[in-house]
Amino acid sequence: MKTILVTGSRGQIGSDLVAVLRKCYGATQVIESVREAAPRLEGNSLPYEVLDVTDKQRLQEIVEQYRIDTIYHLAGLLSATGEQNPELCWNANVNGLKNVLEAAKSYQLKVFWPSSIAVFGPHTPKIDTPQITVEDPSTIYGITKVTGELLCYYYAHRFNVDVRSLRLPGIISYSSPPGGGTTDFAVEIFYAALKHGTYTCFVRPETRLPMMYMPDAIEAILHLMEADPALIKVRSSYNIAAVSFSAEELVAQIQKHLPEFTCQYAPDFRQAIADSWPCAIDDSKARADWGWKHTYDLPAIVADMLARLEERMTRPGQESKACRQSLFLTNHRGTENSEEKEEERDESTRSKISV
Ligand code: AKB
Repeated sequence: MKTILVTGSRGQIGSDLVAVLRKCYGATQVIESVREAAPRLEGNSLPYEVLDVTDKQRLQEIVEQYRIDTIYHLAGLLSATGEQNPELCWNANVNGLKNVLEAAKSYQLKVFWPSSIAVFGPHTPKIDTPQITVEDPSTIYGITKVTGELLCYYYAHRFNVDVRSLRLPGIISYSSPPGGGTTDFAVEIFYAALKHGTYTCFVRPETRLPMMYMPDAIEAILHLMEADPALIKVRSSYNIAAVSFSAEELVAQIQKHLPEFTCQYAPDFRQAIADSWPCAIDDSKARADWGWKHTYDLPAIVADMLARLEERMTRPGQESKACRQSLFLTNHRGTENSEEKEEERDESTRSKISV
C-alpha cells in the first residue's frame, strides 16, 4: 500500500491531485501538507501537516512519522510571483526540491516534481520545441526550474532516486484558481466572462502559449508515476503538450458560447515572460517512452470550463465532489475507498506557495 505526501497540496494542481490520489490509493494514505496552518484544515479529519519545504528536518520527521514512500512535490512559486520575490522563489523552488531529493535518497522515496515550459528562453526554438534544446530562461522561476531539472537528473543517476518530472504548460482548471503564473489569464478569463461579460487580458491578443486542461495534467502525472521505471528514459523532465492557442483564439472560442463577451488587452510585465516562452512544444519523447496522450482540445476545454463554472456559480459548494469524480476517475484504477467522504475544501486555505 502506498503512503503519499503531497507538498503544496492546496495549490492549483494540488487541490485536484490530492482528491484523485485519495480515490486511487485511499483517503488516509495521502498526507497533504501546506506551508501555513489554516483553520479549515485543522478541522479536517484527513491527514495533513504544516510543512515549509525549506525545513529539511521537519520534512524528514513527516516522512518517518507516516512511513512515506512517494512524494508529489508541488510546493513552489510560479513565474509572476517569483519575479516579484526572486530570493523567496530560489529558496522555495530550489532548496525545497533539494530537501525532497535528499529525503528521497535517504528513505528510498519515489518523487514527482513539476518542471515547466519556463525552462526555455528567448533563444529556444518557439515552435515544436524539442526535448533537448537551448534552455536560457529569462525569469528566476525558469532558472529554478532548469536547476531543479539538473538536480533531478543528478539524484537519479548518482543516487538512483526514482524521480519523475514533466515540463508543464499553462494549466486550465475550474476547481481552483491559479496562483501567480503568467498563464493565469487563460483561467481568469472564464470567471470574468461568466461574472462580468468582459475581461482585461494582461497579454497581447496574438500571444500564443502551450496549455493543458487539468484532467489531462492529472492523467499525465498519474500515468508517468505509474509507468514502469524502465520506460522512463528522461530523468531531468519530459516535454509534455496538449493544446496551443493565442489569447484571441481563446476569446473567439468563448464567444461561441457567450456572444456578448468582450476582451480588452492591457499587457503588463507578464507579456515579456510570455514572449520568452515557446508557442508549442514537441512532446514526442513522452508519447513514445510511456504512452502519453491528451484528450482535451480547445473547443472541449472551453465547453467544459464554462459548463462546470456555471454549475458551480449557480450551486456554490456543489461542484467539488461531482466534478472531480466525473472528470478524473473514469480512467483510473482502484476506487476502493470511494465511499469515504471527501471533506469540502475551503479555497481560502490554499497554500500561498504552491503550483
Ligand atoms: C506559470 O505561468 O508560471 C506556470 C508555468 C507555465 O509554469 N503556469
